[in-house]
Amino acid sequence: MDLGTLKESCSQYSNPGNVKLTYGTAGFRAEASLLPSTVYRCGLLMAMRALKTGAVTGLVVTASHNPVEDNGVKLVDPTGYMLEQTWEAWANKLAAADDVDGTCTVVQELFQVEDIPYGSGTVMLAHDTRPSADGLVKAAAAGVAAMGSLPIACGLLTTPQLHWMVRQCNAGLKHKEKAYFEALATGFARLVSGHTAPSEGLIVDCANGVGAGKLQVLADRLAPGMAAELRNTSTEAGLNDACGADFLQKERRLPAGFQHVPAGARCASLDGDADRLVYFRRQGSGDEVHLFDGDRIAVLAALLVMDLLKSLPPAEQRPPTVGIVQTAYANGASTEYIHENLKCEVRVTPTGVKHLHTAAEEFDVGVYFEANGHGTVLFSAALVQRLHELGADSGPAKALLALVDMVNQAVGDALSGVLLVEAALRRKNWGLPEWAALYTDLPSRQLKVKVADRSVVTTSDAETRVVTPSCLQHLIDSAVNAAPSGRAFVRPSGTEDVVRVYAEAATQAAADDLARLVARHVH
Ligand code: NG1
Ligand code: ZN
Repeated sequence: MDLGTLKESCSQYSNPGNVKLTYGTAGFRAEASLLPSTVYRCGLLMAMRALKTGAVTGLVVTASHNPVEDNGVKLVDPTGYMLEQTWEAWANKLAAADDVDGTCTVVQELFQVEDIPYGSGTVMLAHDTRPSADGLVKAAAAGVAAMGSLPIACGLLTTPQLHWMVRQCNAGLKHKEKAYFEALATGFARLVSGHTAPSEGLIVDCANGVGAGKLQVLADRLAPGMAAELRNTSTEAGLNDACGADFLQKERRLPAGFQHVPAGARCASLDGDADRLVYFRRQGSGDEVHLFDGDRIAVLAALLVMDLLKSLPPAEQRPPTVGIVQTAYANGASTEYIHENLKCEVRVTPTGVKHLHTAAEEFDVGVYFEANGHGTVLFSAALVQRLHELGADSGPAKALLALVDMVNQAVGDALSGVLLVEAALRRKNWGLPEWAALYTDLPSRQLKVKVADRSVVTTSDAETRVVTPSCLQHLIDSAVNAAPSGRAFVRPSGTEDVVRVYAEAATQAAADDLARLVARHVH
């Protein structure tokens, strides 16, 4: 690193000063015009992370399901996972530096404290379809280059694609986009071989985001084995506008462009950067939908994996462990179904896949999904090795190995998720009715409350209890006790300037009332 070059480059990306951005649930997010200096500094940071680890890192410019005027940055560690959590503090320190000298001081401190070797690293950069992407990718590349490292522009990709590429690249495996499609498509073909395709195709709401073009490539590769009709595929307008997985999950009504879809048809929805997936079907004659959320996808994935594991020859040592990781937002009915019927372990972590992912790694098969549809299935190295040993002689081992290839092992991926759901349903010869019949969701309601300072709300016990303000938990407890089968919690959002309220109860009216009452206590 050359300090003179860094100073010169830094001066092009000065901090707007009056805004203080912090690394939230999944990186930095804000109105796009506020972001250049933060994204530039994330370029510096990921170059240093590459030097520290001696491996390639990544950076995606995206604001996921948020409105088109927003943008953000998601940071990819060499494993393909999200940035190592101990480095989030460095990200915050860099983002908060006032000026050129302040930024250079943090950089020097980071080199010293983390004992980073000087040299040149590589950072892979990608972006979604937002109009602000170009300028922000340039800022990130300038940050990487200012450290004497190499930015590689990978162009328009879904967030999970870049995570996958970084992971593969550092494992010395094929990592181009072509290899990604190849892995997903061949995994799917192996998994469903010999199983009849459903007579009706899948209809997918692509949120007018980057997932549209990418899913089309995958569907073309799989045709005629998987029929998919894509809607909301514009890359010019309408990103996440009345459509997409977040809209479906929060609003529980038909997305734009689905008004004439036949009742009961199998539909799915991605979010703006294609790392979330929910399924749904139209219910009745209005715009009401029946949602198949992340919890239900997790249950289906666990059923598929457990069926296959049961058919393996008995393990010589201990049988493989299977666990499902959820957050407090998981519908109580799903948790009960997992305990009572799947009889596998359930862990609850704070919101944000970085927490779920870490917990899922403790099992041979760790299934993690947030209720909003962000999640994946992780397989331990020991299990994968055993599957390879069994491979040639065992149909179930071959199917599990196909799953390992098809399911993104780096991060939740809506494209690989579509294939996972489609394959699981097909292997069971199920449609949506059979999947829906596993359990009935408890009615729930999510609200957000604008407050002057969301950081005054702090929580414990995986965000299920309020610590401060001190009287708030008592008020929530009283409200919950008065509601039939009530459960409620509040937490500050890590991506928006709001406090989120979640409530569940025996009836929709009771869940709505409980959420409203708790929201009033937050105000
Ligand atoms: P916040 O804003 O911290 O609640 C939201 C989602 C997270 C996660 C992140 C990242 C909910 C309740 N929260 O976080 O699960 O997906 O966005 O995109 O859905
Ligand atoms: Zn997303």
